[in-house]
Amino acid sequence: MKRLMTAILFGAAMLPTATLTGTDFRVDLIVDKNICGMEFKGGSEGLQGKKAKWLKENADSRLLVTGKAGETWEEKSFQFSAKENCEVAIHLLAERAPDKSRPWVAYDNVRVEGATVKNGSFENVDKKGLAKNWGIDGKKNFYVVKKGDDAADGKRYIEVSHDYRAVQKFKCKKGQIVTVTFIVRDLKRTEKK
Ligand SMILES: [Ca+2]
Repeated sequence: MKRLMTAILFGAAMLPTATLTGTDFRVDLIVDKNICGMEFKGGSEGLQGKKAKWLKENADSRLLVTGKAGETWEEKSFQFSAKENCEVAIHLLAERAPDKSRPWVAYDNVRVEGATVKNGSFENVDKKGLAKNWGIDGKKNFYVVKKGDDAADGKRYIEVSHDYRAVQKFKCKKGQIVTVTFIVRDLKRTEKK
């Protein structure tokens, strides 16, 4: 029995973390804490929306929406509302794995009802090869625009990770329910911690 248990434990230890837990995509919504807060209003099965607890009394100025990214493209959606008229920054990224490694996920066809997001299918690119209307988080970590027949919509999509995010700002009206819909998949590629 002891030998059997050892074999089982050893086998489990050999599996990559991603196989055990899957990869979580993550969408952050960020507003100016001095102006606004937000409320998560629910989403697709398995999605979770949380406030940024570490911001304490300003926890509702940042929503973190997470869910599992599958091996093939899957559509997900969620709703939120802003408590005041304000500008929201949407960040497309992937959650860090429990072992702190950073997996990559792909997004395509981001649509927003109740507000306006531009170039959500990432088809329009600038001279640098980045998607028009989508900025980066910080100064040097560029997400990747991929071109190919494996896009979920059109010919292009983006690849992002925890530290390589795509960011766009849009305006929200007080109390308006905003629905964010997108297509996402796990890239089965991870940076070490
Ligand atoms: Ca596309």
